[in-house]
Amino acid sequence: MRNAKILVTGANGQIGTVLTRTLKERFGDSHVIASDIRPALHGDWETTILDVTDRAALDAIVRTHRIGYIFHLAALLSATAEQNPQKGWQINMDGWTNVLEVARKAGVQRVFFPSSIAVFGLHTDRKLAPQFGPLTPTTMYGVTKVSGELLGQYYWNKYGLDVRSVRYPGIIGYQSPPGGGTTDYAVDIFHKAVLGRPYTCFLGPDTRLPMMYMDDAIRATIELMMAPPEQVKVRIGYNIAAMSFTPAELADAIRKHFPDFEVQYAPDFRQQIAASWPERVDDRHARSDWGWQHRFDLEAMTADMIAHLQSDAVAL
Ligand code: AKB
Repeated sequence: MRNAKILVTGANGQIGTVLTRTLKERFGDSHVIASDIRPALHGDWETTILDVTDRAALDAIVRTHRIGYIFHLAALLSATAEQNPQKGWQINMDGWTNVLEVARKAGVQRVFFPSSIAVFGLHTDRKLAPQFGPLTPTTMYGVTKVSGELLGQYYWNKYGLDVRSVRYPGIIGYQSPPGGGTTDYAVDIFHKAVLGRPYTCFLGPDTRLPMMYMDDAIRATIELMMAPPEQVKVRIGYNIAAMSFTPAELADAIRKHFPDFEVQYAPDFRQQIAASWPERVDDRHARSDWGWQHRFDLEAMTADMIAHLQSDAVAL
């Protein structure tokens, strides 16, 4: 990725913020173009304002900067897309179609698509979702992620465009707030715990979902994009796993640091979304193809989150 510039779309979102910072540190500030529909809240870079549904604007940025690599993170997440499914389809699918077409025509070298555990549905083995198996999501977000994976694979087969993808679990990080996801509770809960306040969780206590610490998610993304092409044998989204827990288990892990922490449960519409997703995913293909390995489990993630949120609070 040193030989051509990198474009990140959705650079000011939850994952985009941390990915952009990491790429800029690694490859140089001017080497990475941070684009988003709105200016940065948590990043310290100049944002190139871009609506990914505007193909001409995307094309102009890619050609002006001679972009070689695109990390396409701009998307609506599961809860937001479910509240406005037509908009979810438009942003997630029109945006992705534009990225693929612009990349193909402009000769972009590699493109990253952020898929999700939301590709799975009620016909999947919820105890351990396989890499290859039925993809029958019930949410609009999941529909766009399955369609996006297949479209990326099509561009690879038909045009040789080097599209790579992972299926992110819920991502937990202290660096940026999540927005509009079903797994957001696992970030929100830490902010309340550190402030010494109780938390009301919008999922039930026993809702088990796959999760990952932000540091691992960023490393997976960059490692996949840097892997030699022959190691990338799966051209739909790779399952990647790190840990799996319920809200009650996360609350217990936090109570090891804050014994008086209180959590109440008031499941809302997001409970039904979570119930359609698997509890764990089988990521053996990512591990054997390009060497994926997670570093953070529940205890390590909890300790690191709390340490960072506490030191940020002191710094404020
Ligand atoms: C969401 O909850 O929508 C996302 C995801 C699992 O893709 N965090």
